[in-house]
Amino acid sequence: MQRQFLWIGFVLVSLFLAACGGSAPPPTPTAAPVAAAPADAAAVIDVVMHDIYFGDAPDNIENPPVWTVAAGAPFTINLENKGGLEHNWTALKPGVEPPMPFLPDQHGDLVLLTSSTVPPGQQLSETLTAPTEPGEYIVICTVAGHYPAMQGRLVVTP
Ligand SMILES: [Cu+2]
Repeated sequence: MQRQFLWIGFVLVSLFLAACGGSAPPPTPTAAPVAAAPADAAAVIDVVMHDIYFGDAPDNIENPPVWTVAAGAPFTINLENKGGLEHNWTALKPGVEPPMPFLPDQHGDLVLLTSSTVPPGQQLSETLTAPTEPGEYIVICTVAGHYPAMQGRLVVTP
């Protein structure tokens, strides 16, 4: 009989301790979610150049490669020329229908933003500033005769 009381007392004390003594520290407040930058607007874009197309396949006309940057922000462009000709990466002003052939000497006023021309087999990186107006811009290589085979799109996100 006495052992039963001891046992009940033990259970009651255990329950009391579990309820009161086992108090966990208050939950730490979680940080408020931070507004994320647009998922695919990059501060760095990689551009591979071949004779005569951007990217991995000579299908720029049907399937132009797309690079995405944030409006008005500086971005790094890494250019890698894997071809035997010189190439560049040039975004044209909005609404421009690129003439064929595109002749840099005659059509320079259509250019919005351009990289340096990369000699065959070389790489370079430079910093450009994205257009301030969101939208889609046609990108071409302005070396005479490379457009329309060599083209892409620059998407500028707000
Ligand atoms: Cu080119």
